[in-house]
Parts: sequence; C-alpha cells; structure tokens
Amino acid sequence: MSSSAAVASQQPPSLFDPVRIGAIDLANRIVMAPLTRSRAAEGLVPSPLAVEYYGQRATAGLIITEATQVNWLAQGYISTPGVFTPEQVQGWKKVTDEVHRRGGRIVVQLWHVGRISHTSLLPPGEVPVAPSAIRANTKTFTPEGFVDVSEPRALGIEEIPGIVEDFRKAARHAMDAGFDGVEVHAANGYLIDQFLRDKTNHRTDEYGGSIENRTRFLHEVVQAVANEIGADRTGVRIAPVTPSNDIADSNPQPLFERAVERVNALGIAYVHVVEGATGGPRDVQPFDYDALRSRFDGAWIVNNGYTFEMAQAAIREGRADAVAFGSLFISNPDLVRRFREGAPLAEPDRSTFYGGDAKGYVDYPSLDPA
Ligand code: 8OZ
Repeated sequence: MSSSAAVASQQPPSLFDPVRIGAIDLANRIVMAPLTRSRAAEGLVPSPLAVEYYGQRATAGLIITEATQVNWLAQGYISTPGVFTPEQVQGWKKVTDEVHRRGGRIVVQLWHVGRISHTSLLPPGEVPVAPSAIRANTKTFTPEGFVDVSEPRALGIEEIPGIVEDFRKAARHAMDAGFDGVEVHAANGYLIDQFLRDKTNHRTDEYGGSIENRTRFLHEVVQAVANEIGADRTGVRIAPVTPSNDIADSNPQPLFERAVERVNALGIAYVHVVEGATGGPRDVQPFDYDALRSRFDGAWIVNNGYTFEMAQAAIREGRADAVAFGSLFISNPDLVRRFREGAPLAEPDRSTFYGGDAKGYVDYPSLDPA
C-alpha cells in the first residue's frame, strides 16, 4: 500500500506518510506497539493516568493498547486491564476520547493468557486454562510477587465456543468504548499461540494435531471479532518464532503461512508480525517473513528492535506498510517528532516498566513546543 502523497510525487513511501489500514486512516506509519504496564485500577479499569499516558502518545499514527482481558480467566499478570465490564468500558472511553481529541487513532489489543497465569489472579477455585494440561516453565507477577505459573487444565471442547464468544463480546465493548478497532493477540505464548504451536497443543480433537486443526481456534476468534466489528477494523498480532513464555513449534514456517492465509480469507485490516524473539534478538532462528506477507492482502505491520533507519528502509523498500515501536514509545511520548527532527531519544527505565504509578509512566517529557 503506498500513500497518496507518495503516489502523487512518485517518491518512495516514508514513515511520515499517511496510510489507510482497513477503515482506519493513520497520519503516519509509526505505530505504538502494545506494552503491558500493569497499572490498572480496582476492577481492572484503566486509571486516569492511562488517559494521560495514551494521550501523550497520540501523535503515533496508531496506538495499540496494552494487552487487555476478554474475561476474568484471561488474566495472567497483576493489574492488567479488561474490556468486559461496564466500568472498564467507561474507563477506556476516557482514553479513546483523549487520543481522538489529540488527533490520534487507537485500537485495543484483546488477549486471553491461557496457561500463563496463577491461581491467585483468578476467581476462587479457578485454575488457568490451556489447550493441553502442560505447565509452562515461566513466572508471572502476582499479588504475592514473581512466582511460577500454575498448572493449567485442558479446555473441554465444549468450552471453546464460550471463549470465542468472549472475544466477540469484548470486541463489541471495544467499539462501545470508542476504539477504532481491535487487535487479536495471537503472539508470545498466550492462549491463541498455545493452540497454534505443537509444544503446547497436544489435543487429539479438531483443535489439535494438523496445522488445519491448530489454526482453527485463531480462525474462529478472528472470524467472530471481524463479524462483530467489521474485518476492516480487525488486526492480528503473531510472533512466529518467539520463545516467549516457553512456547515453540517444530515447524513454524508452514504453520504461520497457513495462519496468515486463514485470516487473509477473512479480509482483515492488518497483520502485525513480531520478527524474532519478542523484545529480544531478531535472529533467534531462520524464518521467511516475506513468504508470510505474500499470503496477505491487507496492511503489514512489522515490529521488534527497529531503529528509525531500519524502519524507514522497510517502508521505502515496500517490506512493510507501518512499523511498531515498543520501548522507545515508553520513554519518548513524542517519538514521531523526534524521528522527524533527528532529535535525541530518551532511554527507558526498565525498573518502572511494570506496576507502580506516574513515575516511568507519564513523566517522560516531550521536546519543548518550540
Ligand atoms: C511483558 C510482560 C507481561 C506481558 C506480551 C502482553 O508479551 C505481553 C507481556 C509482556 O505480549
């Protein structure tokens, strides 16, 4: 997809050119990646600080929110927000109003963590759910601190439609909250990725085994969301080779090619692909991302460790329609302006990434107006 500006001038496209992604018009191709910050208030409602935080970053072409639960069992870390109660929807409405008032666009990332959770985060008597009862070798933040995740139970096949339905309802709530769209989180070892990959999916029913079966849950969730809010407001995030959260697949190339084909058939607005290990090295294992992209007709958003120069090259050479930046957006609310002016970039403070208050959240300054 090339912008009208680029077409008119016959110049190669730039990160600073507008682009249309499905039904969403972006002022530029610089996207704020989803970032877990664990600062939601009582009831997993986005706090007033979240209004300020996202508002400060509204010059991004598109903001993708932090991962947001579709139901009570979808939570895996302390103080991550939801979008399934009226209070949560009202909280998000304040966020979307502020971002829109400042000229930005914002979609909510919907997730279910599956096995990456702990009983202390779930309603009494509940344990984490997963495609198969295989405990992840990883830890999570809970009210009791940083602890091993709990042993999950395998979902009964009769429970799966209810989870798909919770994604559908959350997508409707997202529209009520004023979002421009929804990104389905199918990356980083959470529930949808647990169904996709064969290290975590040992099912013998129609949701396990073959690639066709392992991509079925992704397909059903994305179809439900797209039917509810429009395919042109629906995106998906994948991370084909990330080892995050003890996830792996014996043959990710054909698996993710088929996953992309299936969401392409639904006509969704974009695919957002994390290249390499999420938040880590880009070259963890060989993978042909061009082969994925050749199976998709909508917008292609890339992510993971991109510098300004790498991102500009990806756009110029047509390898992506937009580029998502994560940690740089934490410490540079005006990242778009800094890129444009070649201004120095502030380094993020990792100690304030998760939890806490305004410090490390809304106190990174923008450049002076002049
Ligand atoms: C960091 C900490 C907790 C969650 C992801 C939503 O990896 C996350 C996440 C990242 O997608």
